[in-house]
Amino acid sequence: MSQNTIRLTMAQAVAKFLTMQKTVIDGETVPIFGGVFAIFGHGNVAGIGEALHGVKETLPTYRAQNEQAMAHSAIAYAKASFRRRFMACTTSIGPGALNMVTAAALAHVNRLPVLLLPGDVFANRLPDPVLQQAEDFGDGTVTVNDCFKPVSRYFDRITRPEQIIPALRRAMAVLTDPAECGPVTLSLCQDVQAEAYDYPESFFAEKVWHIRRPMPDADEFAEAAAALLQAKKPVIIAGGGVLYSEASQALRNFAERHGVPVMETQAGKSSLPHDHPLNMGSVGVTGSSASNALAEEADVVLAVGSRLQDFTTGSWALFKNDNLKIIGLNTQPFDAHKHHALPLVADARVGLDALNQALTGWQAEPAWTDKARAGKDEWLIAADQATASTNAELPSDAQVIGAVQRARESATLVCASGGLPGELHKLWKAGGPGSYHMEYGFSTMGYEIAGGLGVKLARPNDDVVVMVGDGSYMMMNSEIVSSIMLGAKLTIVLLDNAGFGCINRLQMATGGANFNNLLKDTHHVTLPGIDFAAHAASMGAITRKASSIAELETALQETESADRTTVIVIDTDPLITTDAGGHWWDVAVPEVSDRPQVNAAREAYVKALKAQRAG
Ligand SMILES: Cc1ncc(C[n+]2csc(CCOP(=O)(O)OP(=O)(O)O)c2C)c(N)n1
Ligand SMILES: [Mg+2]
Repeated sequence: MSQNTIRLTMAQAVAKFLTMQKTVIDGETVPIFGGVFAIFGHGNVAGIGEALHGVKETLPTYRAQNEQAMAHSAIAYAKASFRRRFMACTTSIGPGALNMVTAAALAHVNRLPVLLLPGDVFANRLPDPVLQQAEDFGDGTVTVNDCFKPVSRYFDRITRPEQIIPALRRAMAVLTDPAECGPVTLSLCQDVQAEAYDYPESFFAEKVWHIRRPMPDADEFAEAAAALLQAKKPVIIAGGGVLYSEASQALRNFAERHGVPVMETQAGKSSLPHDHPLNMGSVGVTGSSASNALAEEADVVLAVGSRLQDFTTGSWALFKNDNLKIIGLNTQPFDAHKHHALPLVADARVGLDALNQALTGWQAEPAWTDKARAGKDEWLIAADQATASTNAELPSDAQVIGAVQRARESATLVCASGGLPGELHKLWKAGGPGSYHMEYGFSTMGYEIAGGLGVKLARPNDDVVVMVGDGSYMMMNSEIVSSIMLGAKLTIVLLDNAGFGCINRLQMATGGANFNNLLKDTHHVTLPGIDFAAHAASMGAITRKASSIAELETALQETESADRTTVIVIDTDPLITTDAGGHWWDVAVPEVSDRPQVNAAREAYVKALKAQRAG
């Protein structure tokens, strides 16, 4: 068979192929890759770098400051696009490549698509060892990029130019698969990037992808429907899958028609607007009192698109009904089966619509729905108290959240780690789907600002507000520069409590001494007194230092129309968190200790473990 071919380097073939992958958004055919983040070095500048230059009009390349951060941005872009579009990231070999490993794990945990293209050593091995090559004494095939294997859904090392043909096709199949989707790593040997091959023209044909919506299996569906028909006290846990499936309306229809209260995970928050009467708010360790009271009693939990991680299930001590049944509505069987659930492997929207139809006439007990509404009213009073304005010299995180919420009501909120996620999960009043963007699968310090940049690139019309602690800011702030370079304006609210506040509180709660978390409790000669505003200003940001909640609100209002990224710093109290709501979380306390505080915490821990469901 004779095929028309085109002679390209492997790197040129990668670039050309990426430009031809499309999808349909709101009826319009658009490139499925929103762009490429790149930091060049040896191992990608001559090959992929030159190839990307050739396609820069159709596939934009963005220069980031840090490889981990740029992968965070790319992953946030996919999350904010509900996994409909995504980005690629290319690095040099060695440290550049490995800087992306943590981000790969983040995408893996959160089930988010990203195409990672780290450079790799010479396939021909003639110049070995090249700069940045780690040599394995016993295995010639190992390179540092093997570290990507456990945190990639699909990993391949390209050692011949034609291997890219099946590899890229497989990559696309994984990136667009709602069940398998996650990071794909194609490790591109440096010499092979530059090698030419006669690629079939058909490889570069335009391909329009759509995300499939798997239908439920008849038997699984019948079992799930039967369980719900028996249910008197059902609840729905809405996970990230609701958003990725764009199933908010289907969820709402189901909940309203059958009177089923909905509670949201960190990834699922904003599935329903905060003021929907059946939205009980957050669930689990950082749950509202309304959600957790219902979860304790629930006889059927319909978990939609949730990984059921420990923060959601209160380390499996939240659900207390002896006859509890869980239905796992999920595209991924791995998740659908968790904790003895009745699996319902299907797309969230399709599954909810089908259940809604099949359950015509079925309702939760009216007293149950009434209890939900009353619990929500009570919770809202507690939440409003926590977020009310204050004159306190050092406000709490909750009070700062209140100020941000009042000043920027329709913001898209981005956060990931520290004490803020718990407080935001409880207290942030989310609007439309995706207006709450929390990376809490991996809760990676340093995600926030880089993530905010990815969100802004995906949703340029959103008012993107990043909330970040001082510790997380110190770990990774470099993408402030990228946001300014790209004209992707962020409002960053930096809460400075002079240390790792949440870990200090966890330390105290487990009987630990105040040690090595707050800066004052660390080994030091001098305490730094970091001027965060000056630091951010040095990167080109507009900056403000707010010395009160009132000043913060004013600063937020004044900078809403600013032309570039703004950083507003406020000092906060490291000790206060919102008491209302919440649930036990399993953090193992030492069994043997000389310190009485640890012994007391251990005793309480052993008691708490009794509530944990096993298996
Ligand atoms: C990369 C990474 N390292 C360590 C942790 C563990 N950790 C979680 S929160 C936290 C402290 C965060 O400090 P800060 O950003 O100031 O927030 P605060 O706790 O003060 O609210 C640490 C060390 C993490 N989540 N991610
Ligand atoms: Mg802090």
